[in-house]
Amino acid sequence: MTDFALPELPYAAGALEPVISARTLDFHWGKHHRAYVANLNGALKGSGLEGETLENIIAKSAGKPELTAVFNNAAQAWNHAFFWQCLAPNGGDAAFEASGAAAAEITRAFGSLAAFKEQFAAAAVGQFGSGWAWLVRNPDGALAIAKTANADNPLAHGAKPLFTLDVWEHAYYLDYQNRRVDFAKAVLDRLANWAFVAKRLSGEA
Ligand code: MN3
Repeated sequence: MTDFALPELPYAAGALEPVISARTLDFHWGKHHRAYVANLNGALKGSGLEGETLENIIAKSAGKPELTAVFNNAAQAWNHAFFWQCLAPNGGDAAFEASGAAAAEITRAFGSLAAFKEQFAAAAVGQFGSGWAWLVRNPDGALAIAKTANADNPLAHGAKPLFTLDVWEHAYYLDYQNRRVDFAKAVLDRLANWAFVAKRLSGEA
């Protein structure tokens, strides 16, 4: 069986400055994400889930106490790989209209980009402790904002993740200290990868 590998970042470590520093990205991707992948490979041995896709491992380990370590590390490996794709050096407001279908769906679901950002930032700030804020498509087709604790992921609840923000302190503490709301707003304003959200909506990604 081939171990999971740490995916490369889709941009240089300094490409998201000044919103996310190269130092933060070096630690976040190079230490935290790397550790989740390594720990997943260790936890999978003897679990019965060796050789499965990451998505299947998340689905099959969710809610199983004996597979908690597998679930936590698989979900964190998936969440981080997804998070990197949700960011882009020239994203945010400047890229919203050009995303076409994503802009239309966000506007239809939330009223405006400003209203979406306000609700999403509120979810990011309202997640008590470590976790993630999400834009998801629910099984009924509706777009919704969600938050999950620790490693948890909408895939384990039947929803399709479209966009996420990591709100663990390791995601922002070096750059923003305790100011999670400033981190959330800066990412939404300047880094949100709306072209990627459009691909998630269309099924292309
Ligand atoms: Mn993280």
